[in-house]
Amino acid sequence: MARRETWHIFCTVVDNFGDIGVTWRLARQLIREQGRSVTLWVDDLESFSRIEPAIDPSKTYQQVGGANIRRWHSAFPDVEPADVVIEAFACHLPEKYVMRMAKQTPRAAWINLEYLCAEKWIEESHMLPSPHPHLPLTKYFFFPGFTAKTGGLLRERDVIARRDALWADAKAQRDFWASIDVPADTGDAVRVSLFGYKNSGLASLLDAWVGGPNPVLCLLPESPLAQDAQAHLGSTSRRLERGQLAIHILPFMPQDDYDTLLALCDINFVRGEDSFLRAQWAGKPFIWHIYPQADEAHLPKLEAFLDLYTAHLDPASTARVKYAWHHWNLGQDMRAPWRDFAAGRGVLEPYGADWASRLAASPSLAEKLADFVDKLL
Ligand code: TRH
Repeated sequence: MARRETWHIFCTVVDNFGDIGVTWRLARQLIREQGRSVTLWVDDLESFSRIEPAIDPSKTYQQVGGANIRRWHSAFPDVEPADVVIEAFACHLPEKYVMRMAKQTPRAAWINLEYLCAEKWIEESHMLPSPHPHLPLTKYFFFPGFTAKTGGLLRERDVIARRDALWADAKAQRDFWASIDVPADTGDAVRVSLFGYKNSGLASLLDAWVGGPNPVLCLLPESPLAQDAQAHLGSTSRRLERGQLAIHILPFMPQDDYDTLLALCDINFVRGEDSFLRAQWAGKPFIWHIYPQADEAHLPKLEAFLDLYTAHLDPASTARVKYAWHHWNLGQDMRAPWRDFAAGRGVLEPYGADWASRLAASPSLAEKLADFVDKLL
């Protein structure tokens, strides 16, 4: 029987949806799969409600999906610290809270949950202690990652089984497409989901689709990228058809529905951290737009992942993947890379499913965190 110690997860929404996307998944997995009691402190309930419609942004406190959700605002209440305190992505805990942690016995297990990264150095830093400069407290770094010496990946226990069940269930697929008002059957059109940051390669990608040899159905979540697509195609309509391309601009959807979309598309463009990982569980060929950082710090991270991801792939397919990913991340002309990538689907599809199964054979982030904390407490 799992212990019911209390967990507080702190999340500041820096920009976009990745911070809340990751912490919300983690909270749910800790509750459902590890039997933990979790409170999620979030400073931006508006963003949260976009990925989880059950959230009421006007409430200071609410319970959703078994989690206590509390608005984290500057006047932080005088609450008792939890047994386990997770500071997501180095967000700073309220001073008042840290002072109380220092007086608490036994001391809380204090974790700084880092961003997902495929670089080798994280293996050395994973679980390293960082003593507080003045207070009798120690914080531990926890690095999610792809290898055994890291903190593992955010994954529901049954993620592969649920995806396979969806692939085998024609009615569930039809119901999903109907729920987002997209035709279930569009002949031999390649279904592509396109979630990404603004990208100077977009126009060439759209041109490749418009003038390509095969029909493409592009499912494009509402975003600045969608506005750029409309501008390039000269229309503000949410349904666009040009040559071989049909675009449906989708309203931002609940996180679980977005996961379904990824599983049911043929090729997924994703970004950041959470959709990047979900594309891997979806098991389909994908193109990742990594979150751009100052001084190009993101580029070695992109290479590190590419090396891992293509380690078991044949050289021609590896070249295809790198060609498309590099051009997309550098905002370069996507016409030839797209043609090449799409032509490789026959290999990339089964490879994507194998990759997902290989990753799913390792313990998840929630499992590894729970184990680590159990040893600390
Ligand atoms: O939104 P992002 O760009 O988030 C980024 C990254 O996490 C980045 O590493 C971080 O530094 C930065 O935020 C602050 O991309 P990401 O990580 O894919 O998060 C998007 C979330 O939105 C993900 O949980 C999936 C979810 N989503 C929906 O719920 N519905 C949708 O319709 C779409 C398109 C996405």
